[in-house]
Amino acid sequence: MPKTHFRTCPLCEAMCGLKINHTKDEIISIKGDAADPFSNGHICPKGYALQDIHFDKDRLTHPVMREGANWRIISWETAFSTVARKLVAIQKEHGDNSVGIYWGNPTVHNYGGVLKSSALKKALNTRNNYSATSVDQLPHQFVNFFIYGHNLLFPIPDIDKTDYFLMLGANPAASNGSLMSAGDFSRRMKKLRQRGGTIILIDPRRNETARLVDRHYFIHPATDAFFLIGLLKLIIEKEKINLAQAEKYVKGLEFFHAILDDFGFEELAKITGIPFEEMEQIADDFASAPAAACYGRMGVSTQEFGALTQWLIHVLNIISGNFDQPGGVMFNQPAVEVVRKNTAGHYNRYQSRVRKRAEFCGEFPSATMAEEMLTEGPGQIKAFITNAGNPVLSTPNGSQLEKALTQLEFMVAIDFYINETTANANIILPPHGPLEHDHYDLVFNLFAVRNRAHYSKPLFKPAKNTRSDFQIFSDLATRINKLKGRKSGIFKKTMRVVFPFLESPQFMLDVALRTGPYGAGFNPFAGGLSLRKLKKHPHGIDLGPLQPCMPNRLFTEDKKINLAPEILRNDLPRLKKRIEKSVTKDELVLIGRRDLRSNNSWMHNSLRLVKGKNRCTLLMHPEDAAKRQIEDGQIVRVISRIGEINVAVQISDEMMVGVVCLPHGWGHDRAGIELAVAKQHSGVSVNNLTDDHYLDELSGNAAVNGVPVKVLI
Ligand SMILES: Nc1nc2c(c(=O)[nH]1)N[C@H]1C(S)=C(S)[C@@H](COP(=O)(O)OP(=O)(O)OC[C@H]3O[C@@H](n4cnc5c(=O)[nH]c(N)nc54)[C@H](O)[C@@H]3O)O[C@H]1N2
Ligand SMILES: Nc1nc2c(c(=O)[nH]1)N[C@H]1C(S)=C(S)[C@@H](COP(=O)(O)OP(=O)(O)OC[C@H]3O[C@@H](n4cnc5c(=O)[nH]c(N)nc54)[C@H](O)[C@@H]3O)O[C@H]1N2
Ligand code: SF4
Ligand SMILES: [Mo]
Repeated sequence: MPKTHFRTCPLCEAMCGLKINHTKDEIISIKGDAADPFSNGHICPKGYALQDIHFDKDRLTHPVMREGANWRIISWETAFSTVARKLVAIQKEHGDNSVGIYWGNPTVHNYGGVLKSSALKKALNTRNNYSATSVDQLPHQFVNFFIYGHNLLFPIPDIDKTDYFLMLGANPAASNGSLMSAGDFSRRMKKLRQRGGTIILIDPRRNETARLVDRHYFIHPATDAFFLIGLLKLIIEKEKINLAQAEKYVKGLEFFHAILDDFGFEELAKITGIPFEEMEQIADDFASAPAAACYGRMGVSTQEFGALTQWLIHVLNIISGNFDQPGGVMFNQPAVEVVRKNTAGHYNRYQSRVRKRAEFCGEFPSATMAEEMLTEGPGQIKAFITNAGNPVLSTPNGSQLEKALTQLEFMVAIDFYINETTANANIILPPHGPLEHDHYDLVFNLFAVRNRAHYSKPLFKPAKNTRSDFQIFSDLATRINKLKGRKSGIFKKTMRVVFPFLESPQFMLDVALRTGPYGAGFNPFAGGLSLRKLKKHPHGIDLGPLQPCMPNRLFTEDKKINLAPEILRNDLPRLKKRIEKSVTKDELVLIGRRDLRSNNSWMHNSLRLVKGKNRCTLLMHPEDAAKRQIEDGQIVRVISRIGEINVAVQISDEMMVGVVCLPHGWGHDRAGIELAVAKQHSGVSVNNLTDDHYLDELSGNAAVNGVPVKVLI
């Protein structure tokens, strides 16, 4: 008998509600859930493809151990005991830091994993923690930490109420929005314009989102900080500063008056490629709109001036009176409070061994991972763990990392695919598939443009020989602690035996909801939020629009926003120097892109997503192609300081002259991977070109956008 199941799609930040018709072990249809108050029935092609992961013949459903080029099925007992024993033996011989961990993007889409990852971190006690953060949103967290006192206080554009939306380096029409979770972004943009609002997009590519906006401007890659300085200069010089409520809790504004003379308008227009008159128009409109919001994403984070650019975006929103105001940017209030004192973050408590890069929130930049494995000496990484990641394809200079992984003494991967990274592991531990576990967005609710909560039950029973991410972390942590001689107290042990549910993600989630801002504790009559209540609302619960919360939510000691922290101010001379940098005549600048039918590196084994036209092409402006006598579809050599790849050119006037564009997550032609469909649609990896020494020097984020390359035939 067919049944209907409702759940949140876990693949991207949009958190769409899905309506799945199914039998006991088959899927009849997947549709957007029209009754979901957040996503209103929206779904994208990846949402349908969730079933392809579940039924994928290449998905691992039992632990495996590598023997040469072959994989042997092993029991969980052998897997867990071997992994724990190996890791502890290596740590005993070479010190705790000789084990490194990389946490990939889906880690944060899996609440069980999120809840237990700290237990594994604690058990290992290594400083060599890395994650997708430092090829992604690190500059946002870095700036949040220094100006609001908490790395997770992300101001979210209130797009449902704004009148003027200024977007830099984002492509939500393809990505469905990031650090701005909004089911059905396009519909929200249409509504914005219908109510008379304006949308502006600044991007070196006239991307898919350009169709939804009023005006798109090309900008030279990695020059957004100059554009924003132009806007600030105009607003300040025209005396249009309006701090509104923020006047009471903002300090450091004087600094911006002092630097304005360092940058001339002519210079700013030249370096960005945006004419002064256009800059002026945008500044005037932004300052005079009843409510405006400026938002910048991947294109302005994963570049040379990621932190500076994000900082200037905050300053623009604040000095134009659009901070903590409806229609401006606001902090959201998730049902599980993750913005707590003990999660505020820290900086530079210690440095990486080889490049002496500062830690941020306990992590080093992923761009330094390979050198820590390859450089001999005390503290060298000898064993490595990857969880839900594919850094060979997703971090800069992926080929170097691949080489480094093959030289390790031991590697374990927690993943259900044998991909370009996990193929190098000695043991792979497969977690439950996305339809086999329950789901709650502990992290992404924090970025939602409306407050919301949605719990999804598992749809199918887990494959017999898999374990949840929660169980895997928990088991590994327990065994590692035991081998290190750390015993849990008798009380804890007894509790675990008598009340095993206390050690479950569901119990932890329930407690967090009940003690959270919408909870009413454990009083069954008070009607607050609890797991039980969420289970009764299979379409999710709308918890209302974003609300002003300043200055209470600040984590700075003086409860003030520090608009000009020293660490950010000190990075301005580096920006100033950029003005002198010239591009050689035959050089082009490489940027990235995302495709609606692709999800980082790991959905290319779904035939329904990869079939049709080749999506891994190098976009190039007709003028640049003509100059090099390149024809559409021609295979060219793209060369960077790091490496060289061959790829087909797609000539397109959606590119800015001098800029070429290649998506990431491709390159499934490496030996050893077991992804039958992806191999047939392999593409090439852009991260064989990106440079592990080209960073946002301040935050340590990888600069995968703005990479100088040559294109030859
Ligand atoms: N379909 C799909 N959706 C996804 C993903 C996916 O892989 N596929 N990945 C998810 C993840 S992990 C993330 S982090 C989000 C990212 O979400 P977005 O940031 O919205 O996505 P991108 O496509 O990376 O958009 C970056 C834009 O920046 C532009 N850009 C590049 N360099 C510069 C620059 O120097 N200045 C300016 N102004 N613009 C620049 C690019 O042309 C591009 O249009 O998407 C999420 N959603
Ligand atoms: N050049 C360039 N490089 C980039 C980017 C770019 O724009 N340009 N974007 C960057 C960004 S924003 C990101 S987020 C990263 C992503 O990079 P990564 O996070 O390193 O890689 P993913 O492709 O997301 O790989 C996810 C892996 O997790 C596994 N997985 C999926 N679900 C689960 C689960 O529930 N549990 C476990 N244990 N495993 C699971 C999948 O099988 C897959 O192997 O790439 C970055 N790299
Ligand atoms: S936009 Fe697509 S991938 Fe993202 S949550 Fe919605 S259905 Fe899933
Ligand atoms: Mo990301």
